[in-house]
Amino acid sequence: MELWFSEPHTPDVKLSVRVEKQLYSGESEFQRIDVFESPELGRFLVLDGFVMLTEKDEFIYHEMIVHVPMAVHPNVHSVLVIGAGDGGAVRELVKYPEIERIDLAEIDRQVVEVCREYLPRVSCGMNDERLHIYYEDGLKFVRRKENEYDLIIVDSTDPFGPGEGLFTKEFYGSCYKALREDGVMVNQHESPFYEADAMACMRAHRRIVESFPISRVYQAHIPTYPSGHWLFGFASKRYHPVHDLDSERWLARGLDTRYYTPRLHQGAFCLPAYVEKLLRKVEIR
Ligand code: AG3
Repeated sequence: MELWFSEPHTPDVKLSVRVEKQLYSGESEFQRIDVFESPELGRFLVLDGFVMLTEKDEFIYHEMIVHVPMAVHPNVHSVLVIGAGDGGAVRELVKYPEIERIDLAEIDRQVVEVCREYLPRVSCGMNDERLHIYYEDGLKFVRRKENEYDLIIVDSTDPFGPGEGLFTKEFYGSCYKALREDGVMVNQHESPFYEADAMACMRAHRRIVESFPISRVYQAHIPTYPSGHWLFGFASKRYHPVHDLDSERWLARGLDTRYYTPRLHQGAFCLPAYVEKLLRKVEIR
């Protein structure tokens, strides 16, 4: 008997993955959590039916959400990560010795526990002593903070269900306030390709542009996400994501990455014409 997992990417397109076995299935207070083992993609985590990561391609997402801001901001000491209970972003952050403190606000304790048990290659940084985990809604957590972080990473789910609040104007305003005067916020920005995702992308972009003086979008190829073409947002109070990139400083660290390079960093901000057009529509105020 063959077992297949499918995620609909639109009402008329889906991604199907052959599964060897289901390692975990549970219902938390917030969402349904599943972990599967597959021959092609390794283990993968699914929340409410949506693929959050696979062992095969998670390096792309996590390297791009962490190393892009880290190669721009010259002195990151204090970081807030919102969502990301799987630990992938934390694994990349702990490679930087100058980071003194990482606060992680994850609404769902069960996601952290399941990933610790079934996805050790992703969650392996979660025991770092600089990490402080807060099991609460990121929106509420960041509301209380002021002038505290150099970098905020918003590693949310899609803009519905438990992640919805992390795409609001109020949330981006709170992030602005929680950042120091040269702080940077990076977020997962959805895909520009299918219409419903493109709408979500534009909505988020408009709100970020309204909240930060510098707001740029960059891209990566993530094969298991809808359309495989994914965007990230770089919002900042002072640093420009390309002009303030310090390639030499980053390369001198000797970090071992499989996707990110400072050369790719520059190219990632060069977007296809149709994406530029989508974004421009909401940039004009
Ligand atoms: N967060 C973004 C996942 C979005 C995927 N969407 C989808 N499959 N429809 C990923 C969390 C990884 N730390």
